[in-house]
Amino acid sequence: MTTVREAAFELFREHGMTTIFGNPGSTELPMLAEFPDDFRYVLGLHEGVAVAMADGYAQASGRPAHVNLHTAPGVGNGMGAIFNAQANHSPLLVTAGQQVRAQMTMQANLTNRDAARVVHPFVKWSYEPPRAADVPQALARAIHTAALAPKGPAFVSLPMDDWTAEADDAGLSQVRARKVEPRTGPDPETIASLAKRLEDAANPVLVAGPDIDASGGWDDAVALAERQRLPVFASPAPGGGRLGFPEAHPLFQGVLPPAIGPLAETLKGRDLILVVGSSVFPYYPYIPGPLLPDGAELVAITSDPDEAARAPMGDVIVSDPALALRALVAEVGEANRAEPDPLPDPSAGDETDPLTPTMVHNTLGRVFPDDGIVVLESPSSTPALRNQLRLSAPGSYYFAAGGGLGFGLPAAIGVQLAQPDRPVVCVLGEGSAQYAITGFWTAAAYDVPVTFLILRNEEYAILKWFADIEEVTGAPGLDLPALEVAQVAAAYGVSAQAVSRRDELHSALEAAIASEKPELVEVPVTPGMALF
Ligand SMILES: Cc1ncc(C[n+]2csc(CCOP(=O)(O)OP(=O)(O)O)c2C)c(N)n1
Repeated sequence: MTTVREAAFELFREHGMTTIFGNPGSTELPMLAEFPDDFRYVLGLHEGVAVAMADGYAQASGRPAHVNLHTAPGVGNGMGAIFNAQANHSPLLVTAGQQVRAQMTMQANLTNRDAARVVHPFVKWSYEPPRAADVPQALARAIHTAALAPKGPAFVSLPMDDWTAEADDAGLSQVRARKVEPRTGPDPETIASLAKRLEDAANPVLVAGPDIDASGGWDDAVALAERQRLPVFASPAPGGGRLGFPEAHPLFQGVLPPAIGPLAETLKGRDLILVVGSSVFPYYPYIPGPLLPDGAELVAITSDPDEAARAPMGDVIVSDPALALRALVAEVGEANRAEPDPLPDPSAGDETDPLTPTMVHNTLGRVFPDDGIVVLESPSSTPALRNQLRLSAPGSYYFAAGGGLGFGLPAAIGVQLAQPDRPVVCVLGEGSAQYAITGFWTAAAYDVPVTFLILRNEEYAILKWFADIEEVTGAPGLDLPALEVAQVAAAYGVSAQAVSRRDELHSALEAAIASEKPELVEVPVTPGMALF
């Protein structure tokens, strides 16, 4: 007889899902029993940490990742991170233990009484199998669902007595043999007519979104922009969980502002706006204005039918972004347009005491390796980091597209585990670090060599900036005096130091990036928003 546990672990093996992130409880122990040697369990001390580690791992490996949570309260703790994973289009299998079936109807302690409904809005599919024998099939369905466009989390609730039950052998062979190819290409006629629109446009522009990188379309995006001499903007930063285009490329024109009026203003004079791999658009805050500049048409390419349906303007082609870009590159001719002026070189101004966030990122840029990866959660210095680093390699940037804090620190650990040969630098505001602070323990315990750079401005700077925009005065709770992140990280086992001068920061970062252990560098910075 094959048990449900044997069948499930065989299924995970088939999908290359031999790393399981989680935080266990009594309801998960039967799943973890006799844990196979070829699997690795990565413990997060809070479920938000476990989910965000899995999110980073899934995105940076390009494959579904598994996170296992403790029945209702564990899922509850993980919800903010599941929300982010959905916005990130991150293919996650989220599982949670459940009471023994015989005690669920009486709602014995720890019963997740409506397990499938709790996570429902944040996942693509949520399910509790009707019989123990169905567990492997349900897991297989969840894995396929997570990996199909738009990628995202899928949830399965697993009663704890199911693991030793007998699996349904007939169903099993079917589960193992099935491959689902998730990519869907565009209609060739639609691409031909888009190619013609591009060629005929007087002043077209490309807006590059995060799913270009996720779908492997990086080189084709560059080829399209170069063939058609398209100026390229990055989609607005709040939804830009990844980069879609090399930001040091001469055609790159910067990141679009995230609000309706300013975005249309930035694109003034364009007659065709081609958006690839992004929603249209991840706006925030609300600054009204025309959706498009006068005379402009918009065409978007996304693999997400929901993004297509909810776009407030423009035409949409639903397709894998990389396949659509490849088809477009094959179709369009060389354009004769004048190239736009490149962005001016970043400058950081003079050294101040404390340093500006701009100077901190400029210093990071000087020591940053070509194959480095940034995981960013430093809200008030996001634009400055993008401008100073101008990251230009695929898979070099991760950011919570959902905007929920608590992603950066653990996601960096997941990214580093998935990309052990690339140096990962996790840039955090000292406020943001608190939402997943126990992640430092996992970094230390599993020796994950992330460099953590903490910007300490003693406030929620971005919320003060928002208060100005929203014309809010007198709001409490926006100051963070005396948060000692370096000391806390050290207590969790991460080697940590605080520096303040630019030369100290330079050498501390250089050493931390070269180190094969997790390291933290904390630096005080001037308060306020850093736009460049
Ligand atoms: C889970 C969650 N809670 C609250 C917020 C609201 N929020 C957005 S930015 C921010 C401040 C973050 O502080 P810090 O990391 O110090 O960055 P700074 O704004 O100073 O750059 C807060 C509280 C959020 N985005 N997510």
